[in-house]
Amino acid sequence: GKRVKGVQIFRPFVYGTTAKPFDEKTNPKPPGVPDDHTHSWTVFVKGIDDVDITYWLRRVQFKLHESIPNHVRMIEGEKGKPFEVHETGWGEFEIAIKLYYVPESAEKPQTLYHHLRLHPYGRTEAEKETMRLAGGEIISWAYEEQIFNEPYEPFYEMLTSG
Ligand code: SLL
Repeated sequence: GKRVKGVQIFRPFVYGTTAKPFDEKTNPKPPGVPDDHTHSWTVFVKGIDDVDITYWLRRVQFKLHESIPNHVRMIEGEKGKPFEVHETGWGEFEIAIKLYYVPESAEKPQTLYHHLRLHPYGRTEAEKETMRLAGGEIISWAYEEQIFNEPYEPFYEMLTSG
């Protein structure tokens, strides 16, 4: 196949974690969750404003801490849905997020690293507040741009049609 010379395509996306402490009123602990678990949390990769990204991203592997049962999770893309894993736990750790692109791209998988945040951090209360959503959720989100450099022609069509 031929590449489209001199062309770079940028596709924005967001990845990160959202965590919430268990609380009888606002986030009750579901039955079966171990006593020492303090938070529910989600790690995700998705489009900005939930726009679909499965036309370029095929699947995502999340490698969680080894203390978590089944700690390597492969999530297949479903049109319009985020790639995400929901879990509960007590500790923070680094998550390896491996992106697998659609085969037409001929791109090798790429790994991102993200720290699961359960507790807000910062030098001041105001800094910590910036990590808290109104519902008491602790967010740690990163905005990224995927660059496709001189994509193959059929993939270029997929990126730019629609
Ligand atoms: C720490 N280095 O010591 C980190 C490790 C591990 C967190 C944190 C267990 C969840 C489960 C869990 O939350 N592990 O048992 O399913 O803080």
